[in-house]
Amino acid sequence: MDGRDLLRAVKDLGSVRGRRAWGAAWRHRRADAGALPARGAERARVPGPLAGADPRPGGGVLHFARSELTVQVAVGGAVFWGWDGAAPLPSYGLAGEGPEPDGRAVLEPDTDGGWRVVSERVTVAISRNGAVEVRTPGGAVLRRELPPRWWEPVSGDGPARWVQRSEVAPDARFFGLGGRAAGPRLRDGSYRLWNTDPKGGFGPGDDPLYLTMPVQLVVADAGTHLVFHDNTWDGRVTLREGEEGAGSGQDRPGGCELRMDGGPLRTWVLVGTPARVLQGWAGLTGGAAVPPAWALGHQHARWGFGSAAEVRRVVAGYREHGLPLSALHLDIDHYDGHRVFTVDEERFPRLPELAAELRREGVRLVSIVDPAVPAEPGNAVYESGRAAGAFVRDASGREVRGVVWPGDCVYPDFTHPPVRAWWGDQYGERLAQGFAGVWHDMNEPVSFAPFGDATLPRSAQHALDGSPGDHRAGHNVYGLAMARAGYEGLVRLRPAERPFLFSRSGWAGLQRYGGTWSGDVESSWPGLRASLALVLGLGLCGIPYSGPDVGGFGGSPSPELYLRWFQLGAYLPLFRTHAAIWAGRREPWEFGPEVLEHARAVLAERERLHPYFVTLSHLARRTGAPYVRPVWWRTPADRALRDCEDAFLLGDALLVAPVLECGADRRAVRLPRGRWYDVVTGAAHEGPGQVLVEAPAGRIPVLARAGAVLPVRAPDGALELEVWAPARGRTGSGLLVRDPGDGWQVPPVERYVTRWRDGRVEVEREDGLPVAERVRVRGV
Ligand code: NBV
Repeated sequence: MDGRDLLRAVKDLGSVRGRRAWGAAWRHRRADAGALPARGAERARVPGPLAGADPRPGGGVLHFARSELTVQVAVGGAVFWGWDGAAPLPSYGLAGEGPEPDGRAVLEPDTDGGWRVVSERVTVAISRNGAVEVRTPGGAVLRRELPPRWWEPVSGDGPARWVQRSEVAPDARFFGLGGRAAGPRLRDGSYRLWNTDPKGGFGPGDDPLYLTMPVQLVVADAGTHLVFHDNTWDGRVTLREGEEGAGSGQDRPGGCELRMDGGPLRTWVLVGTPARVLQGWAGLTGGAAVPPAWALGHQHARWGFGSAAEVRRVVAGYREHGLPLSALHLDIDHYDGHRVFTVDEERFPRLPELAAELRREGVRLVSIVDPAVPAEPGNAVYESGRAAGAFVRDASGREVRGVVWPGDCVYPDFTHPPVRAWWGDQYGERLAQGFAGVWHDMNEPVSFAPFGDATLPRSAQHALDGSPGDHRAGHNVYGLAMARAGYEGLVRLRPAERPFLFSRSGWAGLQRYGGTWSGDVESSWPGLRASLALVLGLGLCGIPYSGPDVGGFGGSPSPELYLRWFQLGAYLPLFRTHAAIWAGRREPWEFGPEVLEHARAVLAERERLHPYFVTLSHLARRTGAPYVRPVWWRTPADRALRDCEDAFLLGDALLVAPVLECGADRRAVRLPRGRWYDVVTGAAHEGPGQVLVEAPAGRIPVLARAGAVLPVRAPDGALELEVWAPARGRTGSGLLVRDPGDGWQVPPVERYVTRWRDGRVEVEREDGLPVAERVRVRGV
């Protein structure tokens, strides 16, 4: 406990909720002490020498003196290996049953007494002592995992801890591990795998945050690979970037050490270009839910909209200032006494009428949903959950109590299918109130605690979908399983519409059910930078839909900071202003007439790009490519780009270079190769290289790729194709997926090609059909 925590703990004693939290923290500590005895003596183990190998479909089983390793290449090129008999299933990360083995992959003897599995896209070599190497078909080594080491309790009772060290190329860069404020490039350091509410706002130095996952994307000259250590337990990843010409002129490889407190040692690796790798990852863990098109517009939230009147006032403000608004979010203060699935009828009377009224103006209502249910006799959700046996119990079978906003609470065990079904049914109440989407919060899960970990005790029991265990295994997938419950409930209750759901916590595979957001990012310039890092890193872990609290959560941003945040947010998938109850306002007109005018332009541009965002949302589902991509996406071997963290690609067409520094009115932009047009001035720049771009208050630098064909919404509402002239003699292209409405229809992907003909830039549909849209050529 540091000084700050101690002070908070002492202060907490002064309030009823604080005293309850003290009680809960003591109970949790006692429960763990009784159920999880301290680790006694341990025995270390390594695999030992290789004794033989048996072929199996897609690979084989390798027998070591003290362990066994299963290696399997799947159709599509994903590689799996598992020690001690670990198999791909069961898994919270994988979608469905996982991929089929690739029958063409063969197990054959390697040099030095090892074995290798050779497939079309990748070779996996296993050494005599249990090192596993992933090689490209050309023989370049992308990753070398050294023989693992386990520590097992001598008593035979309890989980085995293990460590896995790996090496990557000296030039490799690490990304991912879920949402990391310090990213997107993960520098030397230690990153914990334990979903955590950082309490009271976070900045770039805070780790871990709400959504961690053992997924790394590693980019090197020799190739890109994604590695997924499929294990939900608490762990720590320690990264060290390599160095070329280190020491006596020799290269030093990059290093990664993974230490886990228990759970299986099993690994998936995907290799290829970034686009291929992310496509493979979506194949493995499931396509991303496509948000309804309205969720790609501007959304506004606040913890502390105190009444229906205030909501009406804010919406009227948007209307009167001529600012588009797509959704308004209601936080916990609209609940009756903070109780989930209730409404404070005094402050929000006849909520369905309010929802319908806003809906007529084109504004949807989105509801926060917290997992903790107040443990109050008579509370309908509590009573029905109790009857269904829905709540997490401790080792002796008693309901585990924690403390959250409504007081003493219990927690549904979302890892139990009947509980998911019961919970999903509760969303019927939200739909009846008129809500169009849900926002899952506090689902790490949080139980307030003045000391210890502010979550459930480690000894709390979970069903874990048929492999019962405790919170050590269940914690990191609690938010993921809650998202599944909510998503499936909404699909059941309102089958004709795609759900809109985003969740603070999650794990590998969250994209199947929805997106996420930054959580309580601090209102500061470093917070602004962290919010971009989060979106980029999450996208590379397969979660394409996310965004920050524009303006930051807890403070009062200066007009300049607010505007820069607003400008960045407009190019991120979830574009939402939000703030804490104690923070300054976030409505664009609260920052003076100048900011208002600039914000108006930002909102107009977001509206104009809406068809492009819709296209990107459908492409994300089908291809695994996030909307927001690092600038090295297409050219990962460009090292200068690999180290560029302050700009990003939005789809294939746009390069966005937000202003992240106080007082800046211009900035350097590093360009990938090819021609790039400044979308405001039309000036053409040739990449690769760096250019200086003007960025006065009203401007966020955005560049368009020459040859891009971009679907946009014209001022009259019609769909228009914006074409950025290819360089002379070159061609270009772009994709369009039209909004199919709120249902499940899968619209076709239309491809448009552009080229110079007779001194003019022309556009054709690749399928030969006539181009029905207006075309606007720019950059000539
Ligand atoms: O529900 C209140 C807040 C919410 O506004 C925020 O977005 C979440 O990240 N919530 C956290 C709980 C309170 C945190 C202090």
